[in-house]
Amino acid sequence: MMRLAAVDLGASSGRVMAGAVGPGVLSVEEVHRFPNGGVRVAHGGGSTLHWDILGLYREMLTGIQAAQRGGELAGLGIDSWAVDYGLLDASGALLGNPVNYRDSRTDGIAQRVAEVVPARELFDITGLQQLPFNTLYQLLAERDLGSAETMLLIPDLLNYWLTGVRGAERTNASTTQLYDVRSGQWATGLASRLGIPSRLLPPLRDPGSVVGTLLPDLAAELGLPELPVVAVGSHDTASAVVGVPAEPGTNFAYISSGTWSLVGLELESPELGDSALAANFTNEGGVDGTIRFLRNVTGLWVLSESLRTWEAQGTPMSLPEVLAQAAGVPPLSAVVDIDAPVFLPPGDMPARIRQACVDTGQRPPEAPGEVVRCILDSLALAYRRTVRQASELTGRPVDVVHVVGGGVRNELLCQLTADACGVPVLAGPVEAAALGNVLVQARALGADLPDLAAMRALIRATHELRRYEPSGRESGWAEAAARIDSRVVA
Ligand code: LFR
Repeated sequence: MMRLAAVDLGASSGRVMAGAVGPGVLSVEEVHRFPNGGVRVAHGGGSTLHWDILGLYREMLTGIQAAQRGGELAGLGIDSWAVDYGLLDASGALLGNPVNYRDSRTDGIAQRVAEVVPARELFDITGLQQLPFNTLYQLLAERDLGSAETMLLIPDLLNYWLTGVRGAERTNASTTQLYDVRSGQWATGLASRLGIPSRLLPPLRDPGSVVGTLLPDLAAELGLPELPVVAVGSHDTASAVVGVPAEPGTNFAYISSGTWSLVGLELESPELGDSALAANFTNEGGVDGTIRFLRNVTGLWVLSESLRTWEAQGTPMSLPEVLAQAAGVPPLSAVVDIDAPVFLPPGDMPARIRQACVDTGQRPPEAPGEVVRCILDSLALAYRRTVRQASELTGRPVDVVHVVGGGVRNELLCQLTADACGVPVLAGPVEAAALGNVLVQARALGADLPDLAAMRALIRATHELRRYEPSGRESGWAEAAARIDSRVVA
């Protein structure tokens, strides 16, 4: 049996898990968890939302040490949210603190890019959905790229600090909008047309390759062996989709449910048609050459920001409390388009939700339980729309929706998802990203897990899933959809 450390960094928390993989064995146990989030820093009349990258690095090291104390590690791997990066100078030193993708510095940049590279062409090269924070737009929002030598995405930056080796793991590189989805290489022509120096783009590496070993000085300082560091599916969603325990041959959609809900299908090749572009679907690179054809649906972020708002206003509510209240609110009383740009930046979500309800002629939710019910109904409605669109755009039926990630714990949301999508939901595992992370590491280090099917079979054999049947009240969802979206697929 192999013991492996999986570092999984989300936008609101990070964790280090100790994983065990062997014949018929697969488990992950959390050994260290720490908060993450934006840090707003003022400068010259404005402010920027950053990440505390050094704090994350320190917590990660603490977690790796804790994992090693529980038994000899064979390796470690890091996954995190996508698109964000650090810039290094020629000596390899970090230039400035990485910026959080929810910062407003990219406002208006996508429109400027479209004047140089039309959206159709950009999609044709990169296959990516338009999100204001794609790495491409962030790089164009930088004040000065002159002294930057290399751009490293967050897991690649942490890997560099561990091993001294620079590179870009493909699943995460595919979220930059600077990666050619067909050739699997950097889109250097695109970069140069937009004035982004291609020296910034480091050598690409495949998920499942070994990055290097822990730097001897660092290992000695931490009391760790010189462990191999494996490039896993370093985009957390790539690792989470490895962890979707679908049976071979089933027509499944997945929802990777956390701060974001990533809703879509696993494909063998990108879907780059006009309809996919119009529906703003993305083709992100997955492990073993798969494509994640999905849309980002604003996820539990709106709920966690609401809890933060109530706390700041002096009326704190616990999650179990608001969920219990939400369960008692009549279904579909009010719904909003949860994907509207207004829900992207941090702030007073209950107020924004009320405003969106007023704007669409609905009675706004008042009590926290009503607000939370509106959020959950609206999320389920967005899942319904996205699953249907994914199916229509690819011509593939969807017979079951797999929900993985933290949202698995939200039973009300899982039931609403089954109701809204009109197909059964299979919920679990919660720790899909960490499982995907350790499975890819285990294979890289010699475990007999030849393909995704073998990895998923091992998850099914070792983890319990919960099944939610749709309740069959179809019409309520179609009517609610019509309230907020005239383009809805009925
Ligand atoms: C989920 C995720 C999404 C990505 C968003 C921003 O954690 O990685 O896949 O679009 O965060 O990076």
